[in-house]
Amino acid sequence: MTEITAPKSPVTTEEFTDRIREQLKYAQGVTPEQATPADVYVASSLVVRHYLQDAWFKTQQDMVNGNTKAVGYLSAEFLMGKQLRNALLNAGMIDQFDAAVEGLGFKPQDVIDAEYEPALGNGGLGRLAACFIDSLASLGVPAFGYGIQYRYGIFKQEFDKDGKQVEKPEYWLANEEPWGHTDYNRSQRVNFGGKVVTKADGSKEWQPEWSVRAVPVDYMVPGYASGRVNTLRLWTAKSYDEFDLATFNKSDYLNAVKPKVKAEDISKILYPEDSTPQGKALRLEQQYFFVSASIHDAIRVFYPGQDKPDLTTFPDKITFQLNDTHPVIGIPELMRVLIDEYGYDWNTAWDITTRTFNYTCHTLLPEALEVWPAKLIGELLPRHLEIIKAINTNFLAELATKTRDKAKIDRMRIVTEGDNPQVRMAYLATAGGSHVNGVAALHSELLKDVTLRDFSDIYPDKFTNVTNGVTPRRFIRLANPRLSALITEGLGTDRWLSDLELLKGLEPLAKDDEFVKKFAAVKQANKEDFAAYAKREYGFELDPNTMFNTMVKRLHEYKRQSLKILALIAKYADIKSGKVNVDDVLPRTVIFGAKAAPGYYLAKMTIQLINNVARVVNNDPDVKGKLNVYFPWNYNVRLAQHLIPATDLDEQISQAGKEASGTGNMKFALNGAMTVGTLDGANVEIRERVGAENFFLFGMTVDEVDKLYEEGYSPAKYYEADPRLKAAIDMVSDGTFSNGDRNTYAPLVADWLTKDWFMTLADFTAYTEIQSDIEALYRQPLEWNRKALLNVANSGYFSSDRSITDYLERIWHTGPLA
Ligand code: CR6
Repeated sequence: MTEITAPKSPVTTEEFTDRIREQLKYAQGVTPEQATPADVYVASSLVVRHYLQDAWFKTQQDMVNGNTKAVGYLSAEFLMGKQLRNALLNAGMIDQFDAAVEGLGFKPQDVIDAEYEPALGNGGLGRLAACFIDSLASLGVPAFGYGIQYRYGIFKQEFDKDGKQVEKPEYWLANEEPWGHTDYNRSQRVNFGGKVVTKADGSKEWQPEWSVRAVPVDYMVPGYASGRVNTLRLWTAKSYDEFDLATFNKSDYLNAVKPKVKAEDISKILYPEDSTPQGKALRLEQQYFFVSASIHDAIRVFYPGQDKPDLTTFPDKITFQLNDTHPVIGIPELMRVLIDEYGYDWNTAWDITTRTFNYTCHTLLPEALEVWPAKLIGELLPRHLEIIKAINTNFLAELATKTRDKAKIDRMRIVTEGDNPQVRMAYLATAGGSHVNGVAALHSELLKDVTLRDFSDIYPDKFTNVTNGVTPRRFIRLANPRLSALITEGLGTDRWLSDLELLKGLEPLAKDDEFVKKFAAVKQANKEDFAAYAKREYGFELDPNTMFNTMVKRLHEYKRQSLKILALIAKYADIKSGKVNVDDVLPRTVIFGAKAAPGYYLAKMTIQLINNVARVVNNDPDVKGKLNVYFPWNYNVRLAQHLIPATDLDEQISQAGKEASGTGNMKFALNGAMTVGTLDGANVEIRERVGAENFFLFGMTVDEVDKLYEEGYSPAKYYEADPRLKAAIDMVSDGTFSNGDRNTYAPLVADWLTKDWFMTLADFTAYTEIQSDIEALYRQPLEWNRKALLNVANSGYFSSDRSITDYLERIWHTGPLA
């Protein structure tokens, strides 16, 4: 008997059908006969919202009236992916939806596909935020996600005829968007610019120069089987001055609407940089915009109708998690609100503030920690600059009571000295919050020992780790229904969807050949599905009888897509030169997915190289059926959901000590892919859990990397030492992948040979050597699948439910609503 704990549908198929008809008629204004899949998508979404509405109200009421502290997850990015199917799953209405839609003469998949995915994030950090709010709701913890409703999400990636990345605007709101509810009555004023004046009583008054109206757009965040629905509140910028009447009277219509355009620019576009800061004024405007609106919103929500609320209780009402440094301006903002708007003294305000905020750091690259010029902050937020300077002064005084090491105190300044002082946002966050965490065990150690070493020396108790996780609802149940059914069959329950450690119960089944064969059949069917999808969407011809070897993530030098492509070229060169007999080659389909930041020259050149390697290799009869390379453009959540379940081998090959965690690595392991990877980020913990014998480890460790840097790294040495590496790089130089032009990749080659900042060349030999282990195992399908199954069985730890439970215990000190 299989135990079913999935939520029960609140609605029958007939009711669902009637409701869709009703929405089509009254909201869309079409008959079912006239309706397109997009109409049915909008109608169905409104129906789902209808059935979630009571739970949404109740969750909000219980939150405000009860005494369970809420979580405010402040994040500049929420990479949500499509909403409809996720909401249907969490609310238990998938079957009713499928049947209703079919009854109306539509294919459920067409309706699902009609949704335009909101891509309001760059990569891992934004997707993590989306997984976290899913888990918070599923665990029944009252929470708000607070962010920005950008009008343009991450750019749409295309490739031109030369294989170069082209960025196209992604205007995701071009079509009707049924999930966001714009609540004009709950807007907040956000001020900018101007000056600070000291009043007669000595208090300060900020006299801003301009302001924008932050209007919340609310999204339901339904928990899985929890009966709870939280809120994702994304702010959009509206102008107060619809137009300037004076200008208008002079009949200069276009100039009259200029202020409106400027104000509304604030929430116009997501910055497309990933793991690198963008020192642009507009970016700081965005950060302050959403954080200021969110803080005022929380006060409004938790102290309804109160003019003089007792804000000393604020940290008991809500705890704000700062997702990276992007929302850190919230610390001086809360200080300002408490002191200037509510009249608290500095010490009380500081006590409230430090108890309210916590900070998650998501990087190890020192250059990725945001630093704002004090001058810029002063121009945009003059009062905040004063407060930041005062925080800095107090902080330095406090440090002086804790250490005599003057140099150390100096290194820890929040505001640097000199002609052009800078504000270090990570330091401000560390000083102004209760806890600082890294996102994987290794990362948190390195944060303490390297990046924030001085801080951890003096405030060791502030530092903790919370290893990232991913939601099993979207990334197993929705992405991989076949595997989900098999897991439920194997465990005799579907409870694993809310308690992922139960996957451990699959471990004994790895000894059962029949079960392993079923597992292998799931993977094979997923590969066939993906081949069909890739054909339909991209026109690719993938052979599902080859190994599917995937590398999907942002394009970054530290992630080392170069290592993968060089190894592939080396293989190609081996076959071309006859060093390897083509009949002995294990057939492989290599699939890349990656966006590069538009201004990131070497990353974009790497994309061009991969596309051209694909062009040459896929058209070369000498390697036909053996080596294929595909690069589906515009990697996004939707593509991830199709590709991950179909992957045999996943690449996590960053230079040790550079990938803070990674979350793709977790999604692949949970979907039964094997990983080839370095000891970096969460790879370390994945390997520990799935077993060293079930993970393809290669490459230098953090210590070895450090040592090599110290000794002086010279990449050319490696080029000379490994003839296969030399052959591969020479092939890039000699025009093989650029129609004979030897200059096309010259900058990339020069970088490899003279700089190679992330030591791709030093790890090349180890990486190519591990390939024979990989191929030997793949030639024994039963053994491969046994190990892949053990990866699934032992990856339950990487549920975002577990991450959230860790945050609740170690940092937030709150829990589910009573
Ligand atoms: N780029 C890390 O690089 C981590 C995510 C989520 C990143 C990545 O290793 O898994 O955050 N960091 O914690 C930043 O964005 C700064 C990322 O997504």
